[in-house]
Amino acid sequence: MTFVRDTIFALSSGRPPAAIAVVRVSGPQAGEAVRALIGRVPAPRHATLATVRQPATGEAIDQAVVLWFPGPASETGEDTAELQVHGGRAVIAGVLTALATVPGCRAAEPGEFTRRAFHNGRLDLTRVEGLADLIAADTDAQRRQALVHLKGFLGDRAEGWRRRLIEAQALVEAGIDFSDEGDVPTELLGPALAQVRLLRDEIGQALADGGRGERLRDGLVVAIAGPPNAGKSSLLNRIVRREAAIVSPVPGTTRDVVEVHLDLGGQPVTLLDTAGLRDTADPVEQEGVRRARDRAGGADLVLWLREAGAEADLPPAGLRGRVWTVATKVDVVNLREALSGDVAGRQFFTSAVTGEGVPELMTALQAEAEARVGVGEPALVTRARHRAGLDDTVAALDRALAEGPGREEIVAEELRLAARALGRLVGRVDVEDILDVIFRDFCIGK
Ligand SMILES: Nc1nc2c(ncn2[C@@H]2O[C@H](COP(=O)(O)OP(=O)(O)OP(=O)(O)O)[C@@H](O)[C@H]2O)c(=O)[nH]1
Ligand SMILES: [Mg+2]
Repeated sequence: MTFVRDTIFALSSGRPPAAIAVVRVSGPQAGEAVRALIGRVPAPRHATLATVRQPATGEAIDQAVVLWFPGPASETGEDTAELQVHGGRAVIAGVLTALATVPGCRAAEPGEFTRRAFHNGRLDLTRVEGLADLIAADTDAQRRQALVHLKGFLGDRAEGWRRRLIEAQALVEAGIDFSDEGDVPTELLGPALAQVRLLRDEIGQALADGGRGERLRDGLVVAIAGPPNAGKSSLLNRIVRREAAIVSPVPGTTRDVVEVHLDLGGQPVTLLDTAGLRDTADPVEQEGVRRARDRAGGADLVLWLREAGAEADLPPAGLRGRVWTVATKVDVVNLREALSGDVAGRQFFTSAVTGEGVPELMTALQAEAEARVGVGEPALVTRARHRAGLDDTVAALDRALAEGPGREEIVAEELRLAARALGRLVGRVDVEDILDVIFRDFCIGK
């Protein structure tokens, strides 16, 4: 027997063993698959207790709660079943093996459930991305941003813009059709271009957000840098309250970049511990210094550490403007006043031994993250893909606005291009090439 469309199944819950595991099935044979395993198809959207059996032998695998969601009102838009079994490895393997014996059923690819939801019009692309971000969210602020996007924050706006653009385009095209009849084209072009100007301003405003949506997705990257033995690894360990990096009295201990992720009041912050910067003959340390310079150079903020009271080493010129100076080991040298000499940025005084000054530094980091991301209205643009799509739209609108009477055909074509760019954003037109990129990041079972 052949099937128009495979029915797919996968473990949709986290890594076993666990109390409960959720196995999802989606596709035209989902009903048959459930019947094969529990002997019947349960009432739609009701939790049903059932014994799951191997179809071939009738042997019981587990007791399960089974849910049946007939399409199209299901998450994927297809007939969908959810088996909530006990989360042991053998139980899960037994259920998956049983499903594989049902004709037309096969294991799902990563992201395939969501991909079907997209193809069946249940989710536009921006919602798909919101869903991916929701699953990946580490902090509350990230979760909040992802959730509004899953609910269509950008998708609905973009769709609204696209509809208004198509209306403007229709006006211009009507003008072209009536072009034998004297003044009609100009009368239609004027209102159309007025609408386009409004749209251009609205989209331009969405783009002028300082990149805070993308920044919230990625988190604020803070590099700890400075001369060897300044206490960089000790400070990192103190902040994360565990031995994340090796500490020793030997200068040049840290070689690899040690990366930790923090949740500072809902704001995601990535902290990097780096090798002490100095000239060295040791090729391994040289590589460490190279990496340190590289990561500090790419960070949003650099904490430049120096031992309190010690001769001041200045941060490399390329980092200036993004540097806060941290005087360390204040338990040894009792120094609290402003550092003398050439000091970069804000100043902090810390001890990794007593913890002094660390809360102040953390509070400042959180405030910095909040200031850069903003805590008000969520951002419409959260990915480079969104930004590129809206940039393309604005560019086409600007070209249309530069035209005038007698150039209706050109205006109509630019408006078509702008509408296409918005269509790509939500996934309405020629998106197959970008789909793989988006769904690649999903896990199996989602
Ligand atoms: N008393 C005191 N000692 C500290 C403090 N911070 C670090 N140290 C000591 O200073 C030495 C160097 O600390 P590390 O944290 O390894 O310094 P680092 O900057 O990471 O050094 P490299 O990785 O070699 O560049 C160790 O012996 C630490 O115990 C501090 O706040 N107070
Ligand atoms: Mg170190």
